[in-house]
Amino acid sequence: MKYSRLFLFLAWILAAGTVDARVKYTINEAWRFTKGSPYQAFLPSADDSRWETVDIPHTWNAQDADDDEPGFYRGPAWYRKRITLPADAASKQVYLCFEGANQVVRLYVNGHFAGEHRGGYTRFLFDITKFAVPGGENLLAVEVDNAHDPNIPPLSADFTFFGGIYRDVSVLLTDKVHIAPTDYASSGVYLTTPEVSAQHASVELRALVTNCGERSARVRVEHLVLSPGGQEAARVQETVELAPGASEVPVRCTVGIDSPQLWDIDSPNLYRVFTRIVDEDGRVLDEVSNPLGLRWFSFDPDRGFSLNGRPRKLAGTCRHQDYLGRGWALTDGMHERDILLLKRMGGNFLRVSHYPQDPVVMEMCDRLGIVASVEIPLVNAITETDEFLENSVEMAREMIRQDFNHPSVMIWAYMNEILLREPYTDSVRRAAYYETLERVASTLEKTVRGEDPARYTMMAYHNAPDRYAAANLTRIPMIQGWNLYQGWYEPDITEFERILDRLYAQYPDKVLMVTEYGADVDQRVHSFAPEQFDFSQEYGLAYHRHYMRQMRQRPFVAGSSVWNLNSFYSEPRADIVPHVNNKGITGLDRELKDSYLYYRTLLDATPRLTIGNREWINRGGADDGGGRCVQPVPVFTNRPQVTLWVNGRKVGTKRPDDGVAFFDVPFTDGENRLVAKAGTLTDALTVDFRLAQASPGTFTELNVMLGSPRYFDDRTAGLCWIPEQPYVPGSWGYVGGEALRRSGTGWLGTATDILGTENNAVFQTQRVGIESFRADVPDGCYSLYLCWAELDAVEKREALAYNLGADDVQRAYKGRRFDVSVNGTKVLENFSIASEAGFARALVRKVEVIVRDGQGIRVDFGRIEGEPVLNAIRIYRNY
Ligand code: GCB
Ligand code: CA
Repeated sequence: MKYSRLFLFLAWILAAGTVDARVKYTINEAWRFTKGSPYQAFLPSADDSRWETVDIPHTWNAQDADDDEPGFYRGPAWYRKRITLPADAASKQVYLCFEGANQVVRLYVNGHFAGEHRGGYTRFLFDITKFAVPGGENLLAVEVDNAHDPNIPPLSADFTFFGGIYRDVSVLLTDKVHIAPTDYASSGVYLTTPEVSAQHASVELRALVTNCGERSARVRVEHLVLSPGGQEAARVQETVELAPGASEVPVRCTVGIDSPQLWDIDSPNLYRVFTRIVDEDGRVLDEVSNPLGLRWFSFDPDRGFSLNGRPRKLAGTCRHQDYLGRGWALTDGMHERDILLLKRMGGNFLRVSHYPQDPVVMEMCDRLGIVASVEIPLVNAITETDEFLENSVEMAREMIRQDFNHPSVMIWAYMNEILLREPYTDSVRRAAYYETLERVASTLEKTVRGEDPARYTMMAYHNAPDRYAAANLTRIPMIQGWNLYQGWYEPDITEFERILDRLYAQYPDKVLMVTEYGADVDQRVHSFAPEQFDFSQEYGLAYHRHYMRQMRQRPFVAGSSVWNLNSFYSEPRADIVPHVNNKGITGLDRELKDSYLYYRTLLDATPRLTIGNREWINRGGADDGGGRCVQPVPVFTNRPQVTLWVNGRKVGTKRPDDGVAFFDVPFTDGENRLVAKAGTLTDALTVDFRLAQASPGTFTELNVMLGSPRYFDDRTAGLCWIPEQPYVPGSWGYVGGEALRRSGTGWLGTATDILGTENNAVFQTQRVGIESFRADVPDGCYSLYLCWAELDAVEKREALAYNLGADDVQRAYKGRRFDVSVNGTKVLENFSIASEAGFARALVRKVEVIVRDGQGIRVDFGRIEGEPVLNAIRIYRNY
């Protein structure tokens, strides 16, 4: 038996001698590109010589969605490229394949319209055979439009809709008789596993076959299943008669596999199915390959998820397809790296949100053992038209057929926080809207279950359970996903566990997942008095620890996905890094934040020891009077105990609490070498510490943010900004005033973007009503940098949910005027920040001061109108 299988397998390989299968290659380089609608750009004769030259993946919004001007270009643009097709294309079928372009694409080949595709996140292709010139040059002209279209989801969302051909473009050449690539750009082969157990698996294979030739063809459709180790596991074939022009003819086969090697999180065993079309002479006309994972899984409302009969708590992240400076134009390798980051963190779940992503993302989930949920981008609201619904249904079909064979995919989802933006306040109109919404949701639910009865369906709701119940949306999907932000957008973090318990009680028959939770973190911001909305690493860490602790105590929480694996672009956001949603546990550049280090310690079984605050190597703080500054440093480890040393002196030994131990480290001025040891593991970190000295001694600099308990790592200059403190003689600090707090929420400072700086944190807080700032520095020559931004607007912005909509222009408050004197000399008279710089623009006045006779530095603020303010001060000793 074994022998004959091997023989058959060899026969398969040998047959490759006469393989004339498909050829597919990318054509990404050197496209001509322009925005707008040049006259007759679809014609080969059109002049594109003055257009830009770009490479795909490409977006035209990488810069304008990240600048100080509100908005970004949303409209038509054109790409053109001349390609030469091989001479034997004459006997082939020629397709042009797109992995994704945002959002409407119209393709012209040699001046002929070849097709249109709507929707920015799924794959599509066009049959260009009848326009193509084999052996010659062909002009491809692609119009891409990312204008708002009320009939194409998403309508609005908390992410930037980057326009362009941002994923690969390829040419596909096949024989006239081939496996159909045209069924929603799927592979043309659908694998299902109606029965899987440890003993046996049965696999149904359905291939769609097309004959574009002029003669009928009698062919064999053969499937060879290779085991994870590369041996033949099964083989089956079926003969089919294809009339000329027959398209997508289904051919069904079944195979059985005994003692299957199961696909699991820790052992993602992948079989491969090679599907061939062989003609009567034994010539291989076409071949495609698909992944096959043999596994069974279920979700239970009380006990959560189980895979291959074993309960597994799902924990992972959501992911957006962004990278620093590139928008969505990522290379394959950049997508792959993200999924590796998730795996290395010990994540076993990926919510591919809010839209289907690059094919390599799904391949990585298959290969690494990550359970995935994929969704279509119906976000915030719908349009009540048939066309909107039809486009949504089409997207659902594309998503499912394209990602159908990935064993990692176990959930299909189709709506995210769809009631976040209710368009109507009038109750009658709203009731009608709810009705349409329910119809859209049930149609999508039915579509998904019809397409794929073997997987679960899910919808993600925001923290308004009553609204979703009123709209009848809570009963529709099989899994309820809740996006919860208590302790971030909402004040009380402990409300999180109460909501979980209420939802469990209210929906005992529904599976519950926490599909989002997160806190914005600017990796440059630290605080030892962390608080909600301060963007500090420390608050982010505390938030994630709280959520994880609560979810782990509740078996009914089937799984969770952090919002988000990576920070991502959201153009209208202001916040601490403008145009960016900073909830990534890694940055836009994939720098690991402390929260990521925490998850990695908690979730991944690999023995680990990592000193936290890793990137904060330009660190600083106030002298405690004894030439030291004691600050907590988190050390992450899954070992039972850990010891830390600084500069060779032992700081202490601790037992970590869910993966983290905090050490009070006495930092001294200059280099501090931290060494941690846990069992055989060691980690070390060198920190350059700037001690802000109280005693004059060797004073060189002092960088203080007013109205702020935060520290800020200014990476543009390698400076460390430290929190304010009240003045006491012999030291430095403010006199009088109050820290600015936001009306309503009481949050620190403002989240308005500060123009003219990359260091928002320095300018977003201030001391209102400050009388003086004093520093008892030694005699010498100093530069004083007084830093301001006017944070008060004449017309206050409406506080919007989720902090979006910073698009209304504000006028600065001009009724604030004050005098500034330094050591008794008036340096700024009747000073108005707003008159100088307008609203929320960084303004720095550098003043030279000579300090003599031990007088130190004293800056006085003389009130004229409104309250004097100061946002930050830097005192630097020149000599
Ligand atoms: C949500 C949304 C997501 C946002 C996130 C946030 O609930 O689903 O798209 O980005 O909140 O950060 O506000
Ligand atoms: Ca802009």
